[in-house]
Amino acid sequence: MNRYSIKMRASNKEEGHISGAEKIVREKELEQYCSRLLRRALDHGKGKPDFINLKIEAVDEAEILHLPALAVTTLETADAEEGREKVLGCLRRLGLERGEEILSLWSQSYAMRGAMLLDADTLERLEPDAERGIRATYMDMETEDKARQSACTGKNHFNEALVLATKVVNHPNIVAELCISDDPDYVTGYIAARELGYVRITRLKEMGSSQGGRVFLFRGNAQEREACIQYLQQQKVLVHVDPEEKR
Ligand code: PML
Ligand code: MG
Repeated sequence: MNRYSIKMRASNKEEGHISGAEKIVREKELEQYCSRLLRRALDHGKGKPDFINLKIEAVDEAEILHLPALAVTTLETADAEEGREKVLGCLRRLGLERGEEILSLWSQSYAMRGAMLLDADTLERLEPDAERGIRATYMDMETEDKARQSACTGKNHFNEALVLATKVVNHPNIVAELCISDDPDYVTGYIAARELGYVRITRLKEMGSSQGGRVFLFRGNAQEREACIQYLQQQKVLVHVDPEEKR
């Protein structure tokens, strides 16, 4: 049985990019999810799009990698500074001692559409296109939880980030991922790693700031880097979330 990947992106002349989302669905769900994604593009708070692209591609079931979602823990923080301290602590637990430098390089990802790929040890930037970065794509959540399924008419930061982080850190050459949202009213960020799971940090930036971005920390040789980029951009992944699991 085939599935279909649906990708939506919307923009207008004033704002540029307004909204983007993706799904991997069964044929019988295709129309329903296309219309949900269209609604999401049309109702976005940033404004009305004058361009909407819906891209639909068949995906062979056999190509899909199925992964259990990372375990989630939450660290409550009072402000961005405490949040960054927590990130530094997690980096140290992973044996990464150059945390301060990693945090300062993180800000270079704020202007990028995709993520920065950073050598975890030398801190060399590894993206082939430094302006665009690496866009992890072709992934979705598989769950019986109806609330989570219908969430796709609007952005659910946590669900979408958990799917992305699960895909990204399951690559053997990715040591960790760091993320802060670029949405000015969304201050929760995270660090994810196979060893740590998905560690939510409730306040990782100040309210009102649109400075956000992602860093993928990589360890490996040039050949492994190519394979890793290919995985992040092309491998189809379904992330399984147990409906009983507490959020
Ligand atoms: C984004 O804006 O896409 C990043 C979302 C980060 C979500 C963090 C969380 O709520 O766990
Ligand atoms: Mg955003």
